Amino acid sequence: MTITITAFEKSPDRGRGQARDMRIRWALEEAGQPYDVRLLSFKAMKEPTHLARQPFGQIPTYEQDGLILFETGAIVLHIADRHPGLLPDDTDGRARAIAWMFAALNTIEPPIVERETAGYTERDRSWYGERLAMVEKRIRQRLDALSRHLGDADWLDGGFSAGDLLMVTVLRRLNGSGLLDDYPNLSAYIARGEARPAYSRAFDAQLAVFTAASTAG
Ligand code: GTB
Repeated sequence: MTITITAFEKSPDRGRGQARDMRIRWALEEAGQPYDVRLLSFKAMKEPTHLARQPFGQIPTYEQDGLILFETGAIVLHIADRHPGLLPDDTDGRARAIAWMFAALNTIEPPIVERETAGYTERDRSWYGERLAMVEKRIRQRLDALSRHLGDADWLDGGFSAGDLLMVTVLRRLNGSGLLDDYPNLSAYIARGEARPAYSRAFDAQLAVFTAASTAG
């Protein structure tokens, strides 16, 4: 049966591909799997029908043949497990690629999200500047280490993998922050990910949703 994912009816990022359904769309495009999208309003995301799929009332989710999954990392791993192209065939290489998936979500993304959240919720506080500097220092520490590891390689561990897919989408959250300016190899790494045809198809699909919602009013 066709895969169905959920996404924002009207993404607050205005189609910049920052919402997490982009990760699932990209993984499905890399795997060559067609999919349907169920678009949800913020209200619908908190209603029982969606809470039964995603206990926290968030997007994205994934459904196929009675299996319902939430959490982007788990969904990307599920797709990568079932289709070639996102994880190496050898056991050790596969384990290392999965380690990079966790590193993207557990080590690199948290301070990036903290910076965004502080921007939304604490910008008017007297101590905001100090807090921002502290969080940005933590982000730079992570970027220093990641940049050192990547060096002049194309991908994090051999060929492109689900680890790179998640890492690129996480790093893209820093677009416009200036924080990537000191890391030309990370900027080139993001550009390499974005140059993949599967990425373009995924990006265009999520942008089309936003454009349609905007023209509909
Ligand atoms: N850990 C979960 C996962 O990985 O699946 C986190 C899912 C999540 O944060 N979903 C967000 C959501 O549903 C959308 S992606 N939020 C609504 C809610 O919690 O009520 C996060 C996101 C949203 C918007 C932007 N943006 O506008 O730039 C970027 C990222």
